[in-house]
Amino acid sequence: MPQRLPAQWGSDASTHSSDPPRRHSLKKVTFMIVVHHLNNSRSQRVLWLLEELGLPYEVKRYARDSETMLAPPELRAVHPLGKSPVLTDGKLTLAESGAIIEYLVEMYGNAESCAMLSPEHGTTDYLRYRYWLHYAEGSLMSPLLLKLVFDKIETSPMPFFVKPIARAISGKAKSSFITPQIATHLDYMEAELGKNLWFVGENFSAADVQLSFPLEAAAARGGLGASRPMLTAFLRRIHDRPAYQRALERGGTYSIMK
Ligand SMILES: N[C@@H](CCC(=O)N[C@@H](CS)C(=O)NCC(=O)O)C(=O)O
Repeated sequence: MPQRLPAQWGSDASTHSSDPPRRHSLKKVTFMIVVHHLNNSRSQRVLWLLEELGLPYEVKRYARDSETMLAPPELRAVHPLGKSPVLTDGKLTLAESGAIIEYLVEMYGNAESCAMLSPEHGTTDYLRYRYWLHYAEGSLMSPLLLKLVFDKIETSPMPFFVKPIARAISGKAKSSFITPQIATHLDYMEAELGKNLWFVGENFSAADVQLSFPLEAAAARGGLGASRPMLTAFLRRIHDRPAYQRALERGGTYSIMK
């Protein structure tokens, strides 16, 4: 049986006292969800999920440093790592997009007027759902992040005599490890999407939301390639969703899509 959230997480006792564990009626929610949103970042998918769930929320915007692309120091006041997304819901402060997505779906996902965005607990579909939620950040993002770092090394200013060495090291890292790793992941996902319309099955789920960012990053950092029509169609399908469009309006420019 799912567990009730611990009180120290900031749940208002009067709000949660007689509810069934973990799933809460939207009617009883009295506090406002705030998304600490960094431009062109993973927090875009949290906005999208909130739109899919039809929940009210506020967006507190933070701008990346135009040179370093890092988040501004103000974000550390919300969470010590200073990364986005961070979500606050009453006294609860939650980081990590996967944890935020799980929290929102578990807390509000079956409330009246909200969509159900995860399979039933205890089913094989639920295991599959949880697998994809973890896979996005735990496996898929790593080689994509490495590509971003090594691409940056190649284009960063440096003394002319260092440049050929830096380029050679970067080129070797990319050709021997990063590029094949990315291809392996994308081929795997392409094959999985060949089995069902969405990653978990025939129903859209929050796992599709979580997988959107790495796939958008992959498309932006080298393309999905002509041999991956399923992934290309997946991106087209999610970008066409009205909730996705509304989230773009709330979040502002999101250039990782390009
Ligand atoms: N695994 C974390 C990663 C968080 C993360 O690295 N966020 C990036 C935005 S996509 C960030 O805040 N970057 C700015 C910085 O590191 O200063 C998650 O999924 O939430």
